[in-house]
Amino acid sequence: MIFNPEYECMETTARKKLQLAALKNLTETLYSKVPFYRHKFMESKITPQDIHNINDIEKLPFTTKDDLRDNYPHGLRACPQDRIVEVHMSSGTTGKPVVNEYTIKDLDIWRQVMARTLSGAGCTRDDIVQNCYGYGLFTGGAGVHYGSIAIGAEVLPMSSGNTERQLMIMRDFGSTMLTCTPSYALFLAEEAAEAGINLYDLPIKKGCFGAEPWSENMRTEIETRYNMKAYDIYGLTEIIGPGVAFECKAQDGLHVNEDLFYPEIIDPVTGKAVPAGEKGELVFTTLTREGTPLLRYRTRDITCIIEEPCKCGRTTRRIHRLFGRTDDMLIIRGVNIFPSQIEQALIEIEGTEPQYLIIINRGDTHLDEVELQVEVKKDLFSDETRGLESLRSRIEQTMKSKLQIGLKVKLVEPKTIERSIGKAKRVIDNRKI
Ligand code: DLL
Repeated sequence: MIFNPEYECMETTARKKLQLAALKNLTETLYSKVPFYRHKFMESKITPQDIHNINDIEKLPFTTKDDLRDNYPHGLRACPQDRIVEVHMSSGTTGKPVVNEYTIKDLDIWRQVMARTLSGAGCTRDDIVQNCYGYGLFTGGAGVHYGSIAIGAEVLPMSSGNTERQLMIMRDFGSTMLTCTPSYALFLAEEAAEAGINLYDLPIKKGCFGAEPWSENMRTEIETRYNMKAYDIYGLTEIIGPGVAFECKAQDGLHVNEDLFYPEIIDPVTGKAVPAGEKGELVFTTLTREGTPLLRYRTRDITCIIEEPCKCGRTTRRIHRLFGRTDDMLIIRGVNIFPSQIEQALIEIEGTEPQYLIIINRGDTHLDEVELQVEVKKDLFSDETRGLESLRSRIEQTMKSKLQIGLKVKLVEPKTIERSIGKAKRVIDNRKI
């Protein structure tokens, strides 16, 4: 099911023409309406008139996450406040949140790309979509919600959590499609087995999963446990939320909605385009956004572009399932966390050494479990266990409030954590993803 054949199956030269016109328009808007961009253009000695073909995009300046944070909350808005109708923010917990402000037209775009995304997985108006992505500032809940309605499907706005109720509704309402993070899908399956529910007896036969790294093995696991087809969907708050790229029935790369979000792959060190088909950092330009349009936004996600045509008939280029990120950001249960945040929090706690190790496992429940090993000061270790126990719970509480996720703290004796002479290895990620 192709939601919008006119755009999704457009002939490549026609699409390039469209992209060029939109890019020209965008640069003019950014130049005249957003001082931050005007300044950047002037620094690079470039004006909107220098754009003659789509490859000229490479002359334009990048936008980074830091630029977004420095301009928090409204510095990158390209239209008057009274045209903004909705706001979302990133789940990240480092510093200021990343803000995306949407006009009515932006919501139309979002609805459109999410309808394409869900249709890619076979969603039609006959479907009942159990949407377990979080509702609120996170984009997952709202994105799937809008897309389902645009298709005419029935959406169950469950949000995340409350597993028992999720399973009850799944059974009683006969949900046919599941949308959530892949780890939550597996957790739900596990709980269903526990509760004696046979998922093969239920009509749930497809799902769109994303927002965190996952693997082909995990896909097989989900598909087997539910007897369903599991599709990878990709997106990020800065660009629109989910709806940037999605898998079709071929499950062979994610189609980029490139009439709206222009992709590039660059070498993260030099900033130059990599040769076609090679891996690098994914960069997006929001060609037609109005609220907070972005020029050449560096996602820090690593992938490559697949140029070969897809057998589904769509002509949009695809990206490979993500290979990783250029930074060390960890995504734990959907929350973005940097090891440096943990370090920062530890430094403030009396009695600990600045030596720690983060061990991440995907436990029996398929949810990420984090153990934080922390070295304690020598004198404390020889103290009675009560002191140690109170320190341990103090660290756990601090981490919970700073990171918004719970982790298990294990206090270890001084000098037990392996030291290294180059970069310290702070993270052991056993999730095999
Ligand atoms: O996670 C948007 C989203 C919601 C995507 C629901 C898919 C489904 P953020 O919280 O801003 O937005 O996180 C964006 O998550 O840069 C990737 O590193 C990672 N990510 C998103 N989708 C995938 C995926 C949403 N399919 C960051 N595979 C991105 C791997 C993903 N990583």
